[in-house]
Amino acid sequence: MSNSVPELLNPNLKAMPSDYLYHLDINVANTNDTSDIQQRFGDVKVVCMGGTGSRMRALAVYLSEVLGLPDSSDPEDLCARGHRYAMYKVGPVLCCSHGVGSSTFSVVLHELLKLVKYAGCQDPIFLRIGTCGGLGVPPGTVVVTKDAFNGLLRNEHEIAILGQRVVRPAKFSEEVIKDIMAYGVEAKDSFQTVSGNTMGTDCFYEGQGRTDGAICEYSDEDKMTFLKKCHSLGILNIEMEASMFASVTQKVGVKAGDVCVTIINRLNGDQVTITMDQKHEFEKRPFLVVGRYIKKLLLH
Ligand code: R2B
Repeated sequence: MSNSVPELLNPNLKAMPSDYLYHLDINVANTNDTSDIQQRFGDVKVVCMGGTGSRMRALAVYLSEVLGLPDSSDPEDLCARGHRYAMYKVGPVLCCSHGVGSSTFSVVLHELLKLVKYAGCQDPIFLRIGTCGGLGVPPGTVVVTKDAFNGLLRNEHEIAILGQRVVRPAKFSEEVIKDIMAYGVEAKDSFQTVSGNTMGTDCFYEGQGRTDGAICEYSDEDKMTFLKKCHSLGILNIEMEASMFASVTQKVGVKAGDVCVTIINRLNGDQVTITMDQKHEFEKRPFLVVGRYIKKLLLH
């Protein structure tokens, strides 16, 4: 590891005497002396993010067992007062919720990147642990994202900035993908873990070609043509965050990975039909994969 603190791409930050990470409810009172933030968060090596606060709490409890940390069966939500996101710290790992989709995720991602910068964290790795729709893989399959495509089927992320369309590449760290596949997967697993491309859309219904939203102006045949085209691009899963997540982390040079479990095979339909019990069991699968990877990572 190179041991470097992430360099953010905003010269204005240096001129700000203080910085309130509003959605996390963390106040960096003095940006020239962040020793309090360093004391609280300086040891962070991995930032895990996932949709819901309850899943991130469960992940925190699970990781504390896996990492052999002192009892963390009731971890404290460090962002409770912000009422937006939930964040737990277990040893050198942060587990933080990001909501549904890129817009809620990007808010907390910007603030988490600033947090690790102010805390002086060395080479932190950012991971998304989520659920998704699958393409041609059975429900319950864990997909580790290679390239992130947007809803236009491009391996990039598009964002409107100052009224202009800005397009950025969306690649995850090859090293992180390789290590997750090498250390996170075990032959005895009762489920498959595969590495493939992911499409991150801005809409769960029309953006993902579903025919069961409040609006649908295409045929079932159009939908299948689209999904098959996705599949031909090596896209094995569809969610709502990958392209933004890959592009922001790539832009600031922070290593990141996206590990999601499929809860439906979209080539067979649009409605999620698994039971809630099955869903909860499936949601634990990325925990296993990521838990083993983090354990190995922290040994180095
Ligand atoms: C997967 O699950 C959520 C939508 O139900 C969204 O966050 C995603 O990408």
